[in-house]
Amino acid sequence: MVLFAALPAALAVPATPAEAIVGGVAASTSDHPWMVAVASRSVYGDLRSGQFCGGTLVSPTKVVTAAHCLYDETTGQRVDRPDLSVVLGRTDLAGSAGREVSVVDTWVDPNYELSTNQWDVAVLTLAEPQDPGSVLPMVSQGATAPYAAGTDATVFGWGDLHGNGSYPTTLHEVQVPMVANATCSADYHSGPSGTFDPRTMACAGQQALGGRDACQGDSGGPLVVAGRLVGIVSWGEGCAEPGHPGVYTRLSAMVSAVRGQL
Ligand code: 4AZ
Repeated sequence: MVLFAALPAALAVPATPAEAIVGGVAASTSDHPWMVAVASRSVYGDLRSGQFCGGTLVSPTKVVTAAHCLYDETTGQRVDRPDLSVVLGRTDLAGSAGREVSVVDTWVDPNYELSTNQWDVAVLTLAEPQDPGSVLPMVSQGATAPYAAGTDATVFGWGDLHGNGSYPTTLHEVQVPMVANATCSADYHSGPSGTFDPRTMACAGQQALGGRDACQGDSGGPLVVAGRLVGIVSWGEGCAEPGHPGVYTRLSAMVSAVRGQL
């Protein structure tokens, strides 16, 4: 989620609005210490601390992210990145603030399916415990209220501007209203990107207008309602397009399994 005007000039390449993430603002990990970058310097390079997904600190040693962040979507195979790590307290990934902590274990929901995007949740175990005051509480199992259409949600990430590899180095956030299941089912009814499954997914975005969304590189990051983690950036058709809201993992459907990993 990127505010176009807030980008460094070198990255401010003109883009078609439908492809750009717009409507966001700069955010800081000081205000949101649970916001982490999931990273591998050996695979993704040092420029942005190796970031390739987002994640959320939900206990001193555990980070929730998307299962698909641990897969190669072209081969469908699990990827083992030997230097998988989590970056905490680093708003600007070009800098060296905060800490990089190794991931020593990974858990993927046993129901996760790459082909359907269902049950898109994973838990990373950190090598060293972090400040308990930095964790974000999770939604309750079976909760429905946070997903009611029109509810204000906020999504955070270091993701792509245009879907063409123009990544900012600094964290952004954007407010997106929750979208009704019926609307999202109609928007993603056996389309090219996937089918919306209301049991395991939830949608958010300005459904008719577009203009606010998560995008590539934001995957795995948090969707927050009233100070709780309720969703995980999962998939969508393009970014910020009218009629194609962002699709998130519905954490309330699987949070008991996640808690079992903490
Ligand atoms: C992705 O590929 C992705 N517009 C993330 C979020 C959205 C689309 C794609 C939602 O990581």
